Amino acid sequence: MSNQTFTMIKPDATKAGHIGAILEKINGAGFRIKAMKMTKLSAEKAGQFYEVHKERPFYGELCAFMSSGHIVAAILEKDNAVADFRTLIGSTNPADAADGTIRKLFATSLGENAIHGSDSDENAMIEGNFFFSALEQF
Ligand code: DAT
Ligand code: MG
Repeated sequence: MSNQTFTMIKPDATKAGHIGAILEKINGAGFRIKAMKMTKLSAEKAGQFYEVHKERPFYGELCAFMSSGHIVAAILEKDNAVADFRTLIGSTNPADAADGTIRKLFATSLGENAIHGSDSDENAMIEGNFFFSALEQF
């Protein structure tokens, strides 16, 4: 069972002023913040982060969107972190997301869906270390 996941509040949600409300949901669900920063990805950095999707038709659009504004990146800690966080954020397409999930509440479309959550323990570590050095993780 994992105890760490990685998240980003995406540019659509930071622009719309939802950072505080989303962090409240994350805290309310019992996640501890191990690292956090507001930053902005270059198109190149976004491309590196989403490298696994390189061959997908939406890759260009995804990288343009993710570098279009500021994001809030964070490492979160909790028992069963990866799975519980995916439950908290809801389905990739907000139209399919369950009531009360972050994507249902704050996402506008499949492409601009408010928040990222790691899909495995391995990726949680890779993604957290992509943004934060060991000295920035508490
Ligand atoms: P998730 O973010 O739920 O893990 P994913 O890893 O399959 O979803 O895709 C990464 C992001 O890419 C997703 O949050 C939004 C975007 N995306 C996925 N499928 C898409 C599609 N069919 N059209 C446009 N954007 C898409
Ligand atoms: Mg994913």
